[in-house]
Order: sequence, then structure tokens, then C-alpha cells
Amino acid sequence: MTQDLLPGIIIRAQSGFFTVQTASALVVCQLRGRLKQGRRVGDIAAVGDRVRVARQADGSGMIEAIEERERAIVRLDPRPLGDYQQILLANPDQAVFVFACASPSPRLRMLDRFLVIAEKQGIPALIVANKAELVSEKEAQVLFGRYETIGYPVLYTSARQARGIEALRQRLAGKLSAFAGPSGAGKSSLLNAIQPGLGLEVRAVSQATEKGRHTTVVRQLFALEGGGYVADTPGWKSLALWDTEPEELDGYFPELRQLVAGCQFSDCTHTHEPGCAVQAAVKAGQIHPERFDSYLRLRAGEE
Ligand SMILES: Nc1nc2c(ncn2[C@@H]2O[C@H](COP(=O)(O)OP(=O)(O)O)[C@@H](O)[C@H]2O)c(=O)[nH]1
Ligand SMILES: [Mg+2]
Ligand SMILES: [Zn+2]
Repeated sequence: MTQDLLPGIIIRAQSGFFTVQTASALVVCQLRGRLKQGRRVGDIAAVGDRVRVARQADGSGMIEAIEERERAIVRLDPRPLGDYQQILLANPDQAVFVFACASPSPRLRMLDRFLVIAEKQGIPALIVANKAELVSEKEAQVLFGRYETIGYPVLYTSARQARGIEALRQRLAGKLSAFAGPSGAGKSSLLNAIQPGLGLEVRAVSQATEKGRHTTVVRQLFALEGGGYVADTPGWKSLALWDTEPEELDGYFPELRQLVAGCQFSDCTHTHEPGCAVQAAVKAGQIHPERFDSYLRLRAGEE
């Protein structure tokens, strides 16, 4: 007899137990043994994975199948028998990078690095410039306008003044969004403004994940009332740009992507070569100097 399998999404993972949201219920599941066979190079199942579940007589479930991931936020964990890929979040629809316009003043080099990681994993990015009421519109533009110019959506928000909250809510609706950004930027405040209590829940779990490597790691998605999920994904700072070739970076800076074909040499490093289209664009003011500086630092392997 074949049992009907229920489709669902893993919304919580802890110590080999996975909570799956199906259309009608939350089901606590384990992984069918056969899914664990073979060489392990990374997490087999993770929060955000779409799965199929067999319901057991006792109400629990067994994950029988895992759909192929479209994308993932991956952390490489070096281990003696070969590097292991931890899946922080499977199938994010977007990354939401929250930075404050001031207090603390934004470290845009960090944002540039986050954007490169998102580009590499094929995750669309949304930039949220919070605490917008602390600076003039012009000052906010000086900081974040460069990202709009190259095509990233930027929302100017103030959790304190409830500005931009509706726009952010609309951007999150129906999607799985990974929140990241420096501590103090206002992530929890924005989440609470969108849905009361949301920021508190997210914080409770992210603290559990930061306790250290030998304590239990909990990862969890939080459901939005209007549909969709948010996840706190701390640790982008430590997401190494592993196996990124220097020339690969050209493709991860939208403002460079189109230009490099115009360089005289196909192996141009855009630093000193004659006939470099990128250098020409920098000199002409078409590329923001700080963005180019971020590019050069990342290209040199600087963390
Ligand atoms: N002035 C101002 N302060 C804010 C705003 N949003 C959050 N804060 C404050 O910034 C601090 C850090 O906020 P929090 O949400 O905990 O940041 P998180 O660490 O990113 O989750 C708190 O004291 C908040 O009250 C804002 O839009 N404007
Ligand atoms: Mg917080
Ligand atoms: Zn060049």
C-alpha cells in the first residue's frame, strides 16, 4: 500500500528533528534513513527545504523526499575529513540587508561583501536603510544612492517613526526572506513594526544559534500573517567567499558586469592594464570609488 505523501516546507530544524509546515498542520519529522546514505558533503535537509512527508500513526512524520534546492545560504565548515557545507537557509527568495543610516554609521564595505555573497548564490537582494529619520534625505542618498544606481532596490525606513514599514511589508509578502545586517541596525525593531512580536521571536532563536559550536543549533522560519516567512541569518560576516576565482568577482558587481567585455585584455585585472574599460569608467565617475575599492579588496582576497 502506498501512502499519500504530504508536501511541506521545513520551518524548524533542531538535532535531527524537522518541523514541517504542510497545508493543514505542523508535523515534527525525522529523516528517512535512506536519505542519509552516501557521502555527506553538507546538510541533507535544512530550514527552507521543500519536502514530502509520510504521516505516522502517532502523528509524527517521516521525510521521504527532499526537492532539489534552488539556492541556499551556505557556510563552509572545515573538517578533517573534508569541508562540510552547512545550509543556513534553503531556497531564500531574497536577502534583506538592514543597515542604519546613522548610529551606528553604516559600514558599506560590509554591505558590498554581503551583496557579492548574494550574487554568488543567486539570491536577489533588498537593501533597507533604516533610521532614515536621523539623516537628511540628501545624506541618505550619498550613502545608499549608489546601490539604486546599479539596480538594487533600496527602502528608506524608520522603525521609530513607522516610515517605510508598509513598503517593506509588501516586499516580504509571500516570500522567504533572509534578514541580515550588523547588530543595532534595527532588524528586530523593523520586524516588530511589521508584525508585533516577530522581532522578539527571531531574536530568541538567533541567540540560541550563537551560543557556540557544541550547543544545540536551532534554525527557524517565522510565518508572516500575510503569507511568507522571515528568517534571521546571522553570520554573513563569516561566510567566506570560498572557491571564488578573482575574475569571477567581475560578475558579482552589477556595474562591472557589462563593462569587462570592453577591456583590451581578456584576463584584465582592471588595475593597471592599458585599454581597461573599468578603469576608464572609474575615471569618468561612472563607478562609485568606494564600490570599486570594495571590488579591489575582495579581489585581493581581503576578508
Ligand atoms: N533612531 C532610530 N532608532 C532605531 C530605529 N530602529 C531601531 N532603533 C533603535 O536601535 C537600537 C537597535 O535596534 P534593534 O531592533 O535591536 O537592532 P538589531 O540589533 O538590528 O535587531 C534600539 O535601541 C532601537 O530602539 C529607527 O528607525 N530610528
Ligand atoms: Mg535584533
Ligand atoms: Zn579591465
